[in-house]
Amino acid sequence: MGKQGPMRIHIDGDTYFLAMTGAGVSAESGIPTFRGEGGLWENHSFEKLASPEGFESDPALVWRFYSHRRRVARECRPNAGHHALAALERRLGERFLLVTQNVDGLHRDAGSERLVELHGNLFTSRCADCARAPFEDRAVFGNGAPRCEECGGRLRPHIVWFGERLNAEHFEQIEAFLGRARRGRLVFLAAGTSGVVFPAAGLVDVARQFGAETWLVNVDPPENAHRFEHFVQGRSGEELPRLL
Ligand code: BV8
Ligand code: ZN
Repeated sequence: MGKQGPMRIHIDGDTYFLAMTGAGVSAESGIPTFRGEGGLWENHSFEKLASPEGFESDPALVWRFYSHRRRVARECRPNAGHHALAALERRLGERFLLVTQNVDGLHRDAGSERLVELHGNLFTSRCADCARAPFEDRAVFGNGAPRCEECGGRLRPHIVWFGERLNAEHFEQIEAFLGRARRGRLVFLAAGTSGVVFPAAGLVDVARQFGAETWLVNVDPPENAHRFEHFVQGRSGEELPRLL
């Protein structure tokens, strides 16, 4: 891991830029991170609530958890970090891709379009029991769990829970981008992530296999900091506009 990196990343006409964000990027918009507050909600572990087992055993509790997060997230606005990434996308076009672990939708609100929501989206639901397509859903549920209008089955948040596979199409999209990036110079930047959740935390290693110059922006050195050449310690809302 390099020393405090230079304050700007060299980005020019043949730079391909892959960014990955975690909860730290949304923290400055008022969305609590996962491991900051000990990862508990109403004394339930986050990993338990965000799991198929948790949903099986108490769907109403899981829907109360996600309804709480919908209430919090819908009052939040993108911050300068989100906007800096959206601006870079407008500048680089198809030479830019943003992969986020966040489910809060703030990158989309900031105008990001070349975006992969690796862990799903808080404001989308789907049916756990029929092949109905995932649909936008901003509703909150105080008690009880909503049923599917089409089959009467159980609705669930369209989110990747612990122990669930990620969407294979997302990996194909990332691999295709990395393949194209061989034509130029690849930069990989991760911001606001503790680097403990896989496979997202392994993306830096994949990028390095494709020859990426790697950067990490975080308020403190997380677990996988040593995997990055450049580490910029600071808040993403301040550092991203400066770096990009
Ligand atoms: C899979 C959706 C397998 C939910 C999320 C045992 C049993 C089961 C699975 C496992 C197991 N052991 C390991 C695993 C694998 C597991 C995993 O990695 N677990 C971890 C905990 C060890 N992974 C999975 O289960 C994945 N699936 O492996 O499937 C499989 C394979 C084949 C066939 C079948 C199955 C699924 C992972 C996806 C889980 N879903 N989210 C929801 O959100 O409700 S992950 C969840 O954590 C969030 O998405 C979050 O984004 C993500 C990562 O957290 P971070 O974003 O990094 O946030 P965190 O709070 O941790 O860190 C924030 C950082 O920002 C901190 O470092 C902080 O210092 C910094 N920061 C704070 N403020 C700022 C800042 N930095 C800059 N500026 C600031 N202002
Ligand atoms: Zn259904």
